[in-house]
Amino acid sequence: MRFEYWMISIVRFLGLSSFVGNDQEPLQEVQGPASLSVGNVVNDNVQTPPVFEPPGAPENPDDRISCVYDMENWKYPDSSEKRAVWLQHKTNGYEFNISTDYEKYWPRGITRKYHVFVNNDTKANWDGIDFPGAKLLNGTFPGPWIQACWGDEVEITVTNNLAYNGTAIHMHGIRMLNQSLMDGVPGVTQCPIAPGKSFTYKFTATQYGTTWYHSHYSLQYSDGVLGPLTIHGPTSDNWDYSIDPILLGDHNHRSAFQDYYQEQFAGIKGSAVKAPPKMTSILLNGRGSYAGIVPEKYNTTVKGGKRYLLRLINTSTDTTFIFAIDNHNFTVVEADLVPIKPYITDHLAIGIGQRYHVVLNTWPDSQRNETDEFWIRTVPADHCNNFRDTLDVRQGILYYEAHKSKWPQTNEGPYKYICRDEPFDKLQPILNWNITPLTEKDKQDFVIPNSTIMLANWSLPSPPKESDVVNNWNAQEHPIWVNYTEPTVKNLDGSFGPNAVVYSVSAKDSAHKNWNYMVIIGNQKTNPGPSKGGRLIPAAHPIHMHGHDFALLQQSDEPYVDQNSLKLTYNNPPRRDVVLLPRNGFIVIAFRADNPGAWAVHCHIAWHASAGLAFQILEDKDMFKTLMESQKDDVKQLNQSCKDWDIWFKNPKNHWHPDGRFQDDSGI
Ligand SMILES: *[C@@H]1O[C@H](CO)[C@@H](O)[C@H](O)[C@H]1NC(C)=O
Ligand SMILES: *[C@@H]1O[C@H](CO)[C@@H](O)[C@H](O)[C@H]1NC(C)=O
Ligand SMILES: *[C@@H]1O[C@H](CO)[C@@H](O)[C@H](O)[C@H]1NC(C)=O
Ligand SMILES: *[C@@H]1O[C@H](CO)[C@@H](O)[C@H](O)[C@H]1NC(C)=O
Ligand SMILES: *[C@@H]1O[C@H](CO)[C@@H](O)[C@H](O)[C@H]1NC(C)=O
Ligand SMILES: *[C@@H]1O[C@H](CO)[C@@H](O)[C@H](O)[C@H]1NC(C)=O
Ligand SMILES: *[C@@H]1O[C@H](CO)[C@@H](O)[C@H](O)[C@H]1NC(C)=O
Ligand SMILES: *[C@@H]1O[C@H](CO)[C@@H](O)[C@H](O)[C@H]1NC(C)=O
Ligand SMILES: *[C@@H]1O[C@H](CO)[C@@H](O)[C@H](O)[C@H]1NC(C)=O
Ligand SMILES: *[C@@H]1O[C@H](CO)[C@@H](O)[C@H](O)[C@H]1NC(C)=O
Ligand SMILES: *[C@@H]1O[C@H](CO)[C@@H](O)[C@H](O)[C@H]1NC(C)=O
Ligand SMILES: *[C@@H]1O[C@H](CO)[C@@H](O)[C@H](O)[C@H]1NC(C)=O
Ligand SMILES: [Cu+2]
Repeated sequence: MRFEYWMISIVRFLGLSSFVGNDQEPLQEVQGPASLSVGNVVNDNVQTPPVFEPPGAPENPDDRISCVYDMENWKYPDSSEKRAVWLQHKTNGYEFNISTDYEKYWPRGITRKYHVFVNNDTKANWDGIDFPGAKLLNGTFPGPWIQACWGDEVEITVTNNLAYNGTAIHMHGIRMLNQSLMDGVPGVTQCPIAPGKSFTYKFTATQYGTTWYHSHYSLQYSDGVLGPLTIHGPTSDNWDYSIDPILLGDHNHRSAFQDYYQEQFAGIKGSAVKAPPKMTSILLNGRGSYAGIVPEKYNTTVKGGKRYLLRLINTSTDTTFIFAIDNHNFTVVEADLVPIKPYITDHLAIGIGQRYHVVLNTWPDSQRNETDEFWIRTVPADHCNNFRDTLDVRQGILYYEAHKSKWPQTNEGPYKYICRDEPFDKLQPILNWNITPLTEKDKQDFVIPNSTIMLANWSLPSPPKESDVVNNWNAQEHPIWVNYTEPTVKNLDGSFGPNAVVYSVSAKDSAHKNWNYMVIIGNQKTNPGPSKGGRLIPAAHPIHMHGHDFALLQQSDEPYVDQNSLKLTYNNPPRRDVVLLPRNGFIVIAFRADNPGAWAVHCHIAWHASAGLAFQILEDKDMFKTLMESQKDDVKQLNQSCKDWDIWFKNPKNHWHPDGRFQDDSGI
């Protein structure tokens, strides 16, 4: 089967007559992978281009793919002792490897096309309790595992089969360089995909690692519209086998759309709702056991004395987890699609939206003390979860082959349940970034001034009922509230209302190398904050930025004092796309304005993003307009999505609501 597939791929490759892919670099032979130019290819059809099954193939043979490169003088080393190398030039020693600057160079892969359907499922049951509110990708939870190889062009067509919701799919953490229109945020980069309609997302896989794709339409991902996405590439440590992605999630037995009113009205004067919504279960790859009623757990079986690559993704709505396997350490090799210098730990804190690749060293058969089964634990971190009941944190099992017992007897390690990110000092990217230090002017000039995060109350926009005052979270004076019929990318010359919360940035002077800086402050009374008022509520917020990896210059548990007391790291700080803002502290972030477009920045707690905790970065508006002029097909698709949405939305039969309101949250 697989062999046949390879043959088909090779034949398809040999039939290629024109080259696609990365031609941003001029033809030159001197610098590393830049030699990967068409001019260097000996096109005699005798040499075989690299075609190989990427290491760490899925358990299910139907999910297996081949990497196919349009690069005839290159080969794949195919060794579990050389995972850092992806492709080697056969003669000149160049490599695509873990130290290749993937922001500039990537191999020339093929185009891969996928199609997924967003469906309603009233029969879902993930933990023993029916969940009639489910919305799924292709009828499964999590959705299908989408895979590609480093350098591929990926096209994902999404068809909306829901009757009463729009949708839009975001590829979390994918840089979308020059591809803002593909970012999948309704009201920002597109109109929602109307029921019955489709939209094709296209991107170049310049990064590699594991991430997830999920709906960005209101609270929809919390109801199930999410799945894993892996781009196969090199790893900073060696390994023998891999385990399919593990999605750690929390779950609520009612649709997030039903429970959202609790977030809105908790603590509002005159409201009977006292507390925000609570989650009911922990799920590992869509499986959980509410109050122990399902006698089955997520489990995976390993061989002794081997190294396994684990791909972990936290897809929670509201929970930061600690992930651990009893009596095992693991080596962390990648965080949020950024390869890092390997470090060893016995437990891993994974915030919502964060992803890690880790290598698990299994015990040799002779050293297991007759124990062949171990609990996999997912422990909600202190103060970073809101569960209704006491939970069993033993939601998974690691079996060694020939295990004898169904349930492990192992004990939990001595780690603490502190809600934090992995330690700042440990997350050292392989590819060094040096950040241009802030000048005095930069310190007065942060992208979002007075950024204290508050819980305030306001009246919902149109059509409001006078009495509807609801909670909102905001990072500045206003909660975000996007307009589905008029996304930011279609309104670049319009005026943005206060609830668009748009901050414009542009490429800075060359001395700054385009770095822009922001401070985001948590619960803190000393900061002047927005003039409008609001309540300071201690809560840790996982802050996610689209279109960029950012550098984390400082992450502090201590209150923010002023611009002059910052202690910033400029030399190779942690780099990622989701960072946990500590509950009473602050973070300082630097990002390079090198990707024109409209990009959302938001808290990844679904309730908070819905309640307004987001803003938009409008990056180099004029360059973005020029870029769109050259993206005629993408603009055509955008316009069509808006026409379709308009038609659907104008028909009141499609979205009847008791209070006449359709959009009751920020929209993202
Ligand atoms: C990656 O490849 C380059 C040559 O293209 C080489 O100089 C470098 O040492 C390699 N790095 C690793 C980690 O293998
Ligand atoms: C989703 O389902 C459709 C129809 O059943 C199928 O054609 C498609 O390949 C599936 N997509 C993925 C990514 O598995
Ligand atoms: C899913 O189906 C149920 C039952 O028909 C319906 O009440 C619900 O509105 C549907 N959801 C969406 C988003 O279309
Ligand atoms: C989405 O669908 C749910 C039903 O599952 C409904 O309650 C909600 O109002 C819809 N919201 C929007 C904004 O489409
Ligand atoms: C992105 O767009 C800019 C501006 O148009 C251009 O200079 C650059 O080469 C583009 N990069 C890629 C990878 O397409
Ligand atoms: C809204 O917030 C203000 C100031 O925090 C408070 O005085 C007022 O009572 C709140 N309104 C409602 C309806 O909760
Ligand atoms: C382990 O997982 C398999 C399916 O992958 C399931 O059939 C089995 O019941 C699970 N074992 C336990 C003890 O939960
Ligand atoms: C996932 O993220 C949430 C929110 O940050 C957190 O409470 C939960 O503990 C995380 N899960 C894991 C396994 O780290
Ligand atoms: C885990 O690593 C620590 C520190 O390197 C070491 O002290 C400990 O013995 C290791 N534990 C296991 C189970 O390998
Ligand atoms: C086996 O027992 C030794 C000594 O008590 C202990 O250090 C080691 O961690 C145990 N190994 C496993 C796999 O539990
Ligand atoms: C959204 O934009 C449309 C088109 O410009 C406009 O008619 C409508 O009033 C806007 N809606 C809101 C809530 O601002
Ligand atoms: C930030 O707060 C200071 C002190 O209250 C105030 O003078 C300034 O106008 C505020 N800036 C913005 C942009 O709100
Ligand atoms: Cu938040």
